[in-house]
Amino acid sequence: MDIDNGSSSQINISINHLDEWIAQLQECKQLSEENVKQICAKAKEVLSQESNVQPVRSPVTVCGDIHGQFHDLVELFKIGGNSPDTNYLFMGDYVDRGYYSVETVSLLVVMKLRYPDRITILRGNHESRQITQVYGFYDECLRKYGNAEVWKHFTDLFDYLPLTALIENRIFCLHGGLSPSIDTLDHIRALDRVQEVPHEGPMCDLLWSDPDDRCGWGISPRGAGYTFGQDISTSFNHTNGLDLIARAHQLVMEGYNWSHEKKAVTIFSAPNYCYRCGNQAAIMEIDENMKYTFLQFDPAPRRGEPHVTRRTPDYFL
Ligand SMILES: [Mn+2]
Repeated sequence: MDIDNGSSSQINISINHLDEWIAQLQECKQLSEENVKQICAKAKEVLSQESNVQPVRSPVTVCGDIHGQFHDLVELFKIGGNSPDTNYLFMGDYVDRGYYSVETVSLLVVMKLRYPDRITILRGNHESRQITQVYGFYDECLRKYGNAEVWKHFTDLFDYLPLTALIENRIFCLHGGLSPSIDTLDHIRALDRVQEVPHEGPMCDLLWSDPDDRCGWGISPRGAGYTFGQDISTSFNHTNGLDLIARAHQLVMEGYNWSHEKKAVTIFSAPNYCYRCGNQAAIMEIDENMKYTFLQFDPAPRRGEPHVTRRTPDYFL
């Protein structure tokens, strides 16, 4: 372990260590408490340099909720390709619900450190101290480490995750959706994001809102964020020169779901969510010409080869 806390106050973790830890995590073996502390400290340093609207280049593969379904994340990489051959953008909700939040979030954070320009990890509404104490991550950390330190390291890190990303200035990606207090991407860039997810306001809305068939803004049944109609998406995309809003946050049975006349798309990457919903998962591959393809997949098979169950025709944005 080469940690240099000298004059630069920069933390150095060798590539060899990162590769070792990736290999360990790929076998679903958790890191030590000390190693979690180190990766979280380093990841804070890396993520604090990123924007609230983090620019991303194509080609990139966009992924939705994972929710601690570690084996399905491994399946996702088999189907989408390994890092660094495939660039990835994850739109939050790594933890809670599934049984392997610790291994899932550890792997994604170590991959971010190993390939910082090839992996983008955004914040979901579950990357929060309050939510993780209710939906499983806190309890899992206690069970796997015997104390709450690892939970504290990760939830302190979550405050640094970018809120949104922007692919080639054309596809706006975020966990939840739009906010009545935000008209432009510059509004988002100006937010102070390094804090627990607030109960209301623009930062809360970005992580909690959902598209809706009704026009305008609506009260969200979730008790946080808003629902927003096609008129809102159309106007936001027009104002900001965007083609599409890509978001996660909602279970959709086919793994992806268009809304708002293709101004918005929901991507959900946890197959058979909570091990009982029977849904497919999907990821969205965007190539260097901004041509996109959805890859749908089922839960990780116990043995044998992974399979893509359906591959849609390609379209141009
Ligand atoms: Mn969510």
